[in-house]
Amino acid sequence: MKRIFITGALGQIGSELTVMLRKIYGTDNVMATDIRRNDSEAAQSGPFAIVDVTDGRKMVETAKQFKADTIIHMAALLSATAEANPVFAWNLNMGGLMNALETARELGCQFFTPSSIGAFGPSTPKDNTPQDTVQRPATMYGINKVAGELLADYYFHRFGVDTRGLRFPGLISYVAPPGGGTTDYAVEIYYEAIKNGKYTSYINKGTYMDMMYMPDALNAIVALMEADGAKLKHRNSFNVTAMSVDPEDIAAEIRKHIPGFELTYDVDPVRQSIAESWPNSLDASAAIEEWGFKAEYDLAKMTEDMLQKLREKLG
Ligand code: VAH
Repeated sequence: MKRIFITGALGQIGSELTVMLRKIYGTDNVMATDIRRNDSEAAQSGPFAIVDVTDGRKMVETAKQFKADTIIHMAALLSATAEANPVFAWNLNMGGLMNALETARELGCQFFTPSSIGAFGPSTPKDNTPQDTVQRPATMYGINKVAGELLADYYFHRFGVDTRGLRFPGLISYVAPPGGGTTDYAVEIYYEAIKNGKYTSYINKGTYMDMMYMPDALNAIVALMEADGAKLKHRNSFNVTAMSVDPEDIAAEIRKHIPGFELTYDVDPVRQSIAESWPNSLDASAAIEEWGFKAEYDLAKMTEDMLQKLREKLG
């Protein structure tokens, strides 16, 4: 990666990824794009352009002018928002992905886009979910992610585009708030613990999902993109995870720092049913074997860092 063009650069992952990539590859070598600009470091600290990913010609022209050699496509609607707007989600998630893949093909770029544990469904083995297994997701987001994995594989086999991707678990960060995800409770709980000492979860106790701290997710993207492509047996769908937790696990860890923290429940049936259709835990052995994936943060280490950083952020 030398000249990196990022879509959705002001989203939950993109906003931190942009800043990190500028530190690694040089500010002027990383162009952030999104559908609107804001006052975030990602938008203000280096090259930025307004790009609507449904406008394929604008994407190609902007990336060409920037002399991009890498396309990192992050722009997409997450699971809960997609479920509320399925037709819009299909058009944005699949139309945007096709435009990004076409841009990579036309300009000869390396390509990354994330998949998700959302790419699995109710008939997928739930515990230690294999790298290669049944994928019959029951959500529009999941359908988009499975189709996206297959489309990115197609662009590799049919056009020789160096496409790569990761099936991310829920990502937890103190920088950019998540938007419209099912796993967002795992971010909100930390904010509420600091602000109010209590949290009402929309996901029920006993609902296990894979999670990962954002620094591990960002490092995994760079490690995969810098890996020797000849050693990759999989390309666009590596299972990666750091922990499998339910709301009670997170609350118990928070109480080690905030003893009186209270967790209650007001379950949202839509996001609960999405969560129940996803795995409890992933098998990440393919990522470990093929490109040396390793997560540094477990629940204890993540909780300590999240609470400390949020105390600083929230004053
Ligand atoms: C969501 N945070 O909840 C995203 C992610 C694994 C979950 O895809 O939709």
